[in-house]
Amino acid sequence: EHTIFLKDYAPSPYRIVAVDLDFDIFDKVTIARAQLSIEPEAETPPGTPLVLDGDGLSLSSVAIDGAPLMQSAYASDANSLTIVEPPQRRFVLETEVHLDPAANTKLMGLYRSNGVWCTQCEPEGFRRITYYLDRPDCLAVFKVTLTADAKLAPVLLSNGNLVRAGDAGDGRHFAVWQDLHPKPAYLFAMVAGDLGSITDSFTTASGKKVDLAIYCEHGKESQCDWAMDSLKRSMAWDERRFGREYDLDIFNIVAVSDFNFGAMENKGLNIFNDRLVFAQPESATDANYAGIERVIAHEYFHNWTGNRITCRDWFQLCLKEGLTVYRDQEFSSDERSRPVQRIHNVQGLRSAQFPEDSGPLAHAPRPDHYKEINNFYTTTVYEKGAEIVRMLATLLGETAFRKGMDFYFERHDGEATTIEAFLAVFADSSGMDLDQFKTWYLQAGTPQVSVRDAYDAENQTYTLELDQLTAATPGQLEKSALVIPIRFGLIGPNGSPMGWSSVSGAEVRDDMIVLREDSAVLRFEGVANRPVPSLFREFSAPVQVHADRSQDDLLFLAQHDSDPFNRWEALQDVSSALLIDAVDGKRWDDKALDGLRQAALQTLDSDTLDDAFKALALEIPDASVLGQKIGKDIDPARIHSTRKDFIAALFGPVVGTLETAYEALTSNKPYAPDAAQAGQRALRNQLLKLIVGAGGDDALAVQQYSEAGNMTDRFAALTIVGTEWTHDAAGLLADFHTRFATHDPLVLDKWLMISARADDDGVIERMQAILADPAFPKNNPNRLRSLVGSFVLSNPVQFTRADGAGFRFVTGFVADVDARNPQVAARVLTGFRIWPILEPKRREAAKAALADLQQSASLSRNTADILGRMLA
Ligand code: BAL
Ligand code: ZN
Repeated sequence: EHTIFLKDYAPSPYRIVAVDLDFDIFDKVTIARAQLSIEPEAETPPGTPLVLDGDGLSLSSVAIDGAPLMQSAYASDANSLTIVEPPQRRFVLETEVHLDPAANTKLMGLYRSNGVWCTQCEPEGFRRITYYLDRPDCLAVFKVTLTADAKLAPVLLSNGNLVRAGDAGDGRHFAVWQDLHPKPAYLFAMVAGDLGSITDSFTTASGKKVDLAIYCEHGKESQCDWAMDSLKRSMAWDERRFGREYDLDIFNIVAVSDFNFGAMENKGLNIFNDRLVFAQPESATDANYAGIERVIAHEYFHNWTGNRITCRDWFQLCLKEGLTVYRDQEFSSDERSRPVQRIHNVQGLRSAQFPEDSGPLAHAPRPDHYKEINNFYTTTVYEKGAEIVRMLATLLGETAFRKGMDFYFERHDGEATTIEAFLAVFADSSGMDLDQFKTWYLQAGTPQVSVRDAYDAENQTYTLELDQLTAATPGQLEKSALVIPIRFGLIGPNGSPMGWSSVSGAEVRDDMIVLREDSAVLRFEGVANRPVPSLFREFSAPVQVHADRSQDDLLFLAQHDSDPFNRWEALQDVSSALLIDAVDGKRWDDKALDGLRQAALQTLDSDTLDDAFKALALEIPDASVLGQKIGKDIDPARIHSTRKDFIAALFGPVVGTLETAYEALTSNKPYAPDAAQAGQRALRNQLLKLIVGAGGDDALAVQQYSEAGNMTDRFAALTIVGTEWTHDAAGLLADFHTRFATHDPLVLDKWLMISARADDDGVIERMQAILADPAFPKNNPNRLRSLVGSFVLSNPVQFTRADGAGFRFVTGFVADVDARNPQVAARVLTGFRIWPILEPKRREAAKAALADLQQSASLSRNTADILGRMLA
């Protein structure tokens, strides 16, 4: 197997200066002609062959400067085109290939979705369209001509600005698009089809009017308004917060049904998975609305962090992704509640990134080798990448961070660059040494930070002992100490902040400890009383903290900490500790439960906390987070049932109070997706979950399902009934399918998700029946992921069944889908990453299923890579 190493990076000996693409689109075939203006780099020795990438292409002609090439002057196969001895000056290489977009089930390159021609090129899809230097450091200006039947494809779009359009005879028409911003091929896009649209405009801070449009299938136009609103707010926010204006006259978004990613930031022509565009109250939940807002922002923000400044090579992927996730998180925080956003982000990190980082697929945010780059669009690259940028901002402070960002845009605009260059702008602009900080990008694994403290009343001295340790990860046995920013405070007995006269033992700046060594002992002098420490405020570093704190101290923090994140965290820690003990056979005592219950009710009662926060505070840590904390020999079924018992014991005695609160939150206001209303619904639905969990009776959920005036409330009720697989579940799911899901694929996804999440033993058989139905759209990534992806990630009890049926169901699915769409197959397979921490019987069953899959013939490189690492 071919492995690509960062250390082998070398610039291309040739550069492509300009690209002229011509697509002649017919129902059965698309003819792609490319004219590439190429020149050798100054230092390229004469006679150096030019090797262009291809993937599954069939070449019909090749010429240089208009003259067809002799057979001996080039060599071509499906995966490359070599010009043996190119001219040592600028020349135009002309190629023609014939494409069959309808047969392209991989959804990389040019393909058809619902009849619409569209593209996905990141990371290596462009080579499936034409022979090219398909690498992100090859930047060129593009001119694109599209010609197609005017009825079949009245809409013809590509990157940049429209320069010409008109009649092409024979009922055909054409459009010419020009993008003068040099870009790598992965940002190329084209769309041709019969689409509806909504339009709007945005005037930039410097007064330039930008035409905005969102294209979608006919009839869905009214579902695009929220996305448009989100786009305009994103454009305004990037001006305000980062001083970044949009740079073209047009910004287009197209929603397509079949899409591997969530969305794609092609220059001036973002292509979206339609699930991240369409929203109306009857079919989208508050979470869908928030997701659309976030991803619209994310792709828009890429225009600067990704497109204007791109990656030198794919090892640098987190340069654009980590930074852009950080930016979209900040946007959501500014648009909504900052603490609530932070908690959501950390929940996501813990339930997805932490397991990745401690399992067989662990890799550095900037890896140094890969076999298949598609497998590195991971939560580590994205979400841990964002945490690293956040730590940088924390260490530098807001002003210095912004100054560094300004400098980054100034220094690297128009370039394809690296993590080193990114860090250098901050080092240069702030004077801070970031050499050690860089380790965050190079090292895999979640650091474990242990905390011990002691108070010496006599000397009024408080000591805080901190240790960091990162466990070995695959291929990376030795770890070095990281720079860990710990935002903190000491809280006195009356709940107010405490000061100190001096501190030694580590760098302390205002409210931040900077841990740089493996361990540190901090001595705070002049501390009048025993403080309760609040550490890692706002989750200031992506680490796992081990602190043996008493329940009293945690409940004290839950009530008094000025940092909302840590108030939430304290309650989670109390629950986690009781739950983990209980899983271990040490059942909670009543006193402990009373204390937690009181704190929960106090939170619910608070006049100052907002509803969205309360909803989160009442959350009981989820089974996968608990499993991760336990860390070895876990039995997900036992964790699941312990958690259920815990919820019943905790909230059983106060169901009446929860019901009263639930009723009080009932509202007749017309649906709006804003944060306040969404928060109220989140709290009410959280209460419903606890009421049903505590009392076992699902009548209230069934009632809410029937009476709901929006999808958020209906789906919440269905989720409760469906995942607990109560006696009403089958009937409700059938009703949902008939009434809501049949005519709306995005609602069908919701039905599939719940169908996959039931914790009863019949779930696998029901899923098999769904997949076997000839009407099931078996090539659509959203449908496949909604069913099997949800099963793998959200149904730990059935996925990890001791008899291995869950594992075999998934490996069987992977083998089947792999032949059509390797990216979907490989992604689903990553759900196995928890297998090494399962108890022995389940572990063996998982391993056997994986080993069987490895025996199957002809797995894709994507799936073979994941499998190889999983079993290494
Ligand atoms: N660049 C791939 C999709 C995204 O991260 O925006
Ligand atoms: Zn991105």
